[in-house]
Amino acid sequence: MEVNKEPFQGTVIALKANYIIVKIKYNKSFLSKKNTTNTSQLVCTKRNRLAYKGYSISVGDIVSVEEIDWVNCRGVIDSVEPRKSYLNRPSVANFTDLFIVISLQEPVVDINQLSRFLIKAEEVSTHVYIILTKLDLVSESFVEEYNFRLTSWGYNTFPISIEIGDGIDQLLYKLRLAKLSVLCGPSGVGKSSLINYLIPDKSIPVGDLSKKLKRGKHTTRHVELFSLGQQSFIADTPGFNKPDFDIKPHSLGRLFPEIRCQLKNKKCKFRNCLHLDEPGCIISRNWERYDTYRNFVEEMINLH
Ligand SMILES: Nc1nc2c(ncn2[C@@H]2O[C@H](COP(=O)(O)OP(=O)(O)OP(=O)(O)O)[C@@H](O)[C@H]2O)c(=O)[nH]1
Ligand SMILES: [Mg+2]
Ligand SMILES: [Zn+2]
Repeated sequence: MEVNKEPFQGTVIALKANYIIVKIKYNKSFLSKKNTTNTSQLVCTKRNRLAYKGYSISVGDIVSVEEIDWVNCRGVIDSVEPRKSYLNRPSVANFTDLFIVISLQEPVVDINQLSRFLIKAEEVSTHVYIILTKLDLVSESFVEEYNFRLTSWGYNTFPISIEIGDGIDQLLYKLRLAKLSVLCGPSGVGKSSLINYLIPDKSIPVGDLSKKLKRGKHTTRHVELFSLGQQSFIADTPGFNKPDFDIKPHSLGRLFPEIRCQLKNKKCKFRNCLHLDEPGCIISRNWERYDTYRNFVEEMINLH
């Protein structure tokens, strides 16, 4: 048995009950091992001292793996790199882009729910996009209406259908530019189906909608990364229907592109303006999500 002493870097792609699946980085050191192994995926445990330090390893973490047994594809995680980004629910580290996935039909778009997902995403990333799925189930004008609405909020959207293959090329182009894209959104919108479509040799379980409620059945249970070419990962995540957040009321404004845009060249009179009814507030009330913003501020005031 050849056990490798030198460390190799890799990315955690999944967490199982007692072990951690790591994909080793494709670099010179790895290529030198190519004749010993035909996989870059290792089943790992972690050093006890990582557990003592309270390190909880997350999918997306960059780790150093030692004592690699290339024949049996095993290794031991020795250290974890500091995270460049982190989303707590679903738990993913080091993502570069967040894609909120919602379906135009089955389940129907819930605008308030979408805004909640966006707020959570805006809190941790400056690269937030919206994927609108199942466009084959609605009329062209319906797709245009939604596209127009969400663009006016300040978001780039990707309307797609895996049934008829529409919009996939543009989305794939974008995904390949990102190091780690996360798909998050409600259950049943087609996150896992999209990954199956993009990576044909994968067959991630997908679920029908519940007949009565026309909602997803929470088919995906764990976060998992999949490789899109050699440079990019895409994360499938479990859908959930009510994203919760706990944000200081004064911080909410910067999480709405509509407010950020208005504050680019002008300032409100008071630095801590909540843009509700304060004197000297320069934020217009004439945009679609102003009431959503107001409701979120009130929700956060009640929470604190
Ligand atoms: N008509 C149509 N149905 C789709 C499309 N994409 C996905 N679906 C269907 O949507 C249902 C739910 O798909 P999943 O991929 O399991 O949804 P998910 O977002 O992964 O759901 P969770 O894992 O529960 O979070 C399945 O029945 C898919 O066949 C699409 O583009 N058009
Ligand atoms: Mg799924
Ligand atoms: Zn203001």
